[in-house]
Amino acid sequence: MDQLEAKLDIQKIKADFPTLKRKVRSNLDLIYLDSAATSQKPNEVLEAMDHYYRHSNANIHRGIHTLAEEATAQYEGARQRIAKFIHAAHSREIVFTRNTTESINLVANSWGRSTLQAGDMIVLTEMEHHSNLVPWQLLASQIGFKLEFIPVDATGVLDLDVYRQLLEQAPKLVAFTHMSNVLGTINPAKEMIAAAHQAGALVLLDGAQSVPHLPVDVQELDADFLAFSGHKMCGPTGIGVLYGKEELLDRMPPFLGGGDMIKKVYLRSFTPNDLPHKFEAGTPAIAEVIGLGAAVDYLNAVGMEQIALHEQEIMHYGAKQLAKVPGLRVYGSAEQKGAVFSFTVEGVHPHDVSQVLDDLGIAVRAGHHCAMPLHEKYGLPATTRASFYLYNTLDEVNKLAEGLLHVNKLFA
Ligand code: 7TS
Repeated sequence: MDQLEAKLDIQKIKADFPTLKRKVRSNLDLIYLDSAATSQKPNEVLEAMDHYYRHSNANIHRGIHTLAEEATAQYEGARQRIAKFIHAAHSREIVFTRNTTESINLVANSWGRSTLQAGDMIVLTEMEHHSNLVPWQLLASQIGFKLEFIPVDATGVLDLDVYRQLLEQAPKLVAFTHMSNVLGTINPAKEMIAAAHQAGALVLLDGAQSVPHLPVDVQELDADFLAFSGHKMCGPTGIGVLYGKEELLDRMPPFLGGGDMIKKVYLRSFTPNDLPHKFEAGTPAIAEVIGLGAAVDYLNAVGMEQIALHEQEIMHYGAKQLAKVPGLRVYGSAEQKGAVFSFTVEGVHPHDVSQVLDDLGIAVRAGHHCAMPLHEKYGLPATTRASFYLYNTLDEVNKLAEGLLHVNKLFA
C-alpha cells in the first residue's frame, strides 16, 4: 500500500471546485461520486471561460482585429496544450468535436464510410458504451460489414484468446474502450493495439474514461485514433477531442461541411482546408476549447501520475470497504481497474439505492450507464455506480459504505 500512497492534498484540491462546497438536501455536505458521468469544474476553468467572454470574445480564424486575434491565439494555444497532454506528435492531429460520441461518429462517417465495404469485419467489445456501438451499427446497416465482439468474463476482463482468433479473420478496425465506465477495467491497450496492427487493423481507442484519470501517451500506445470528452476531465461540456494520426486524418474525407473547413468554395465544389480545420466546420465551441485548455493545465499542475495513484488508493480501499456491506455485489474485479464501482444490493432496486444515498448527500448514478449489452450479459437491468476522481477522499468511501449499510437497514 505504501507505494500506492499518493501525495495529493485533497482538501486543497476540493477547495478549487465551487460545487463541492455546496450543501444538498437538508444542509448536508455534497459527496460527489458521479465523475464517470461528468466531473466537477475547478475555478481555473470557469475563470478562463469567463475571461474569454468578458475580455476577448470574437470569432476565430477570420477577423483581423485585436479581439479576433486574441480569441484565435487562445483557441489554438489550447489545442497545442491538449496535444501535449496526450503526447500527440503535432497539434494538427487534434480535432475538436462536441464529445467522445461525436469523435467516434466522425471516424465512422469519414474513415469508415470511405474505407469499409460489404463483407469486411470490425471488432468491438461487449463492454462498450453505446457511443462506440451505435455509430458502427448504423454504418454496418448501410454498408453491410460485420461486427464481432471480444467477450467479457464474469470478472470484467476481456477474453484476449478470442481477440486473437478474431484478428486472424483480418478485421479492418478494432475499436474498444481504454477503461470501462461500468466495470472500471483498464484494458491492456498497448498490447491490444500492437496485436491489431500486426493483423493489419487500425485501432480506435475510446479514452472517455482513461484520459481524465491516467497518463495517456498516444505515441507510446500507437493508437490510430483516440476519442475523449472535456466534461469528464474537469473541462466544460460541449467540447471533445478526436486525436488521429496525421497520415490517416489527411487521407480521410471531411465529416461535416461548412465554414472554416474549406480553402476554396465554388458553386459546385470545394477544396478542403488543412488539418485539423478540415474537420472543424462552422464556428466552434471557442470558450469551451479555452476551458478545456485550462482543465489540462489544472490536471498537469496536480500531476496525472499523482491523480492515477490517488485513484488506485481509493479503488483498493473502496473494494475492501464495499466488501463489508452484506448483500452487496460489485461488478468488475480486474487487476487493472480504475476507481469505479458498479454494484447491486440484494433485494433493493438500484434506483432506490441511489435515492437513499442522495438523501444522505451522496451523488451516485443508477441505470445501465449507456452499456445495455454489458448489463444484459450479466443479467442485470441496472446497477448503482459510484465513480471517484481526484477530489474524492478515503473518508468519502467510508461515507458511501455507511450509506449502503443504511440502505440495507431501510430495506431489511
Ligand atoms: N465512452 C465511454 C467509455 C463513456 O464512459 C462515455 C460517457 C462515452 C463514451 C460518451 O461520452 P460523451 O461525452 O460523448 O457522452 N459515459 C457516461 C457515463 O458513464 N455516465 O454518463 C456518461
